[in-house]
This record gives sequence, structure tokens and C-alpha cells, in this order.
Amino acid sequence: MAKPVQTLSEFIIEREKDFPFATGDLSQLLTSIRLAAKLVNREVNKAGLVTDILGATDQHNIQGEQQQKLDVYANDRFITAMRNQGAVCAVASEENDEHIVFDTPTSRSGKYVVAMDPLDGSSNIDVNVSIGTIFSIYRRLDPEKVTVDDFLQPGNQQVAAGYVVYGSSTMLVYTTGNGVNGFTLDPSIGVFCLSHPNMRIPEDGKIYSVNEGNYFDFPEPVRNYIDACKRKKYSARYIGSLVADFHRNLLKGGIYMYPGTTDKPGGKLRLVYEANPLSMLVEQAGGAATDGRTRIVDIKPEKLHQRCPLFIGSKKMVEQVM
Ligand code: AHM
Ligand code: MG
Repeated sequence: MAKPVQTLSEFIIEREKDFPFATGDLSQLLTSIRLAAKLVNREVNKAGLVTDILGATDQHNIQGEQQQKLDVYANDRFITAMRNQGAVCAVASEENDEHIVFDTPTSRSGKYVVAMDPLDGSSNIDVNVSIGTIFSIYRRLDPEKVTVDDFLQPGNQQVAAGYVVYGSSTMLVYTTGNGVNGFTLDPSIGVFCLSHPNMRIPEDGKIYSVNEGNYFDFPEPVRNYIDACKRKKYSARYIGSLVADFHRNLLKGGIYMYPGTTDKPGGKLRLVYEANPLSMLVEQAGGAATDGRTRIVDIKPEKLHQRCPLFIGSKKMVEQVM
């Protein structure tokens, strides 16, 4: 007889029992993320059919990037789900200039803050290529007030982190600092089921993911590393959706790189809600992440939307590029 599958909600409840003093707040928070992920998944799946969900809005985010309609939809869904749950007192998002403090009676005393990129890889939305959501959870610093400092804690203080990849199937992958587990959405019943228990990234890999269009602007050591990958006939794989590139490398082994360039020494990716959560995940899975000098999760963020170079993936490959 086939082994019964464990659902995400059963898994969350089971894990909660491992922490004798757990209040259930983190479980509640993960439940709200699960709900929002399903709603976003529904819209992503019918994006080609429904004309008012594809394309850009006339708004720009703080980075000056034009917001897509699905960016705004995903942002609203995740914020609403967390506001309604009560475990979260504030959220910071790639799509909002500043963090948002919740004012409902229950959320005011919420223990956690969440930083997120609600829809990563926006340029891939209209062309039916995988996109994702990334989230990072911290304990708030002061029970009396919420400030931006709650979000500027180094990544090594994260309580949990994860992502959702809306791909050929939709998966939610997360860690609470005790290994990494992946759940695949069964669309016929609308339930996430444990499909990838205790995920480990291969120690070494043969895939490198980088936007080589920027090659001539990369620092020399990075160009040398890319040349070495080619000499070894490694496979070049670059989707242009960080979550999807990261997910593939997590399963198969590989390195994702977004280095600084001559005109953008900080690179493109954001430390707080892109690099930090994926770095916690990769370390929990046995891999590594650095900005080229410092372990990503040891960097103390100074600004909410701060960028950082990112080299992330199989441990040996990250060591070599360093
Ligand atoms: P976004 O958060 O605005 O979608 O930007 C982040 C994305 C990553 O998903 C992806 O890896 C990278 O930007 C691609 O950038 P580029 O087109 O410069 O290669
Ligand atoms: Mg992004």
C-alpha cells in the first residue's frame, strides 16, 4: 500500500510539538503564508486567460522598477493574510518604500516581523516562466514598538525563511533552522504535500547560473571563475528568476551568482528579502552564500532595500569562487 502523504498543516503541527514552549504563533504565520501562496498560485496559473492580470501598472517601486499587476496582487494577498492572522506585527516588502505596521488589536502584539519579495522574477510573468515568492521571518526586538531596526537584523537572526516557486508545479520550501523541507501543491485538492523531506544541496555541482551579458563588467576574479566553469564544460543555466534558479541548484548542485558590476558595485539583489532568506535555506541544506567577502547572513543591513553581490549554492563551488 502506498505511504500516506503528510500535508503541510500536519507537518507544521508535528514540528510545533518539538518546541515545548511554542505558542503556535509561528505555525499560524506559516499557515497564512500557505494561504496567500495558494491564492497567488491561482492567479499565476490563469494569467494568460485573464486579461486584467498580465502586464505592468503605471506605478514604480522604490527601486524605480515598474510594478507588474501580479506584483501588486501578490503583495496585497501576502500582506492581508498576515494582517488577519495576528502573529505578525509588521511587514516589509520589495514593493513598499517603508515597512508597514499592522494596527489590528491582535497583530499589534504579534511577535514576528516578515520581510518579503512577494513576486520575484517579475520580468518572467508575462512569458509563462517560473516566478516565486521569498520570505524571511524575524522576532521583533521590542514588544512596545516596531521600527525599521526590526528588519535590519543580520540574517543569522532569522527565525525562519522560505520561498514558493510557481513553476511546472508549485512548491513551498522552508526552514525554521532545523533542516529544509519542500512541499508540492496538489492542485486537485489544493493542498501542499511533503514531497522533498530534509533537502540537502550536493556539496559540489556542475551548473553555473549568472547573467553573462554583464561579463565584461564583472570583477576579474569572477570572470576567471566563469572561464574556469567553461573550461570544465559546466552547464550554463540562467532562468532570470532567482527562486527558480536557486531551486534547481538546490536540487541538482550548482552556483548562482549576481556579482557587483563596474557601475553597480552592490549588484542587483536585495539583502533583506532576497539574499538573506535564501542564504539561511542554503546553509540549512549544507551549502554556502557570500557576497564575495563576507558570509551573507553575517552582514548587518543598514537600509531596508540595500543591495548586495550574491554567490550562493553548493559549498565547494562557493568556496572556489571566493
Ligand atoms: P525582481 O525582484 O525585480 O524580480 O529582480 C530580481 C530578479 C531575480 O529573480 C533574477 O535572478 C534577477 O533579477 C535577474 O536579473 P537580470 O535580468 O539582471 O539578470
Ligand atoms: Mg526580487
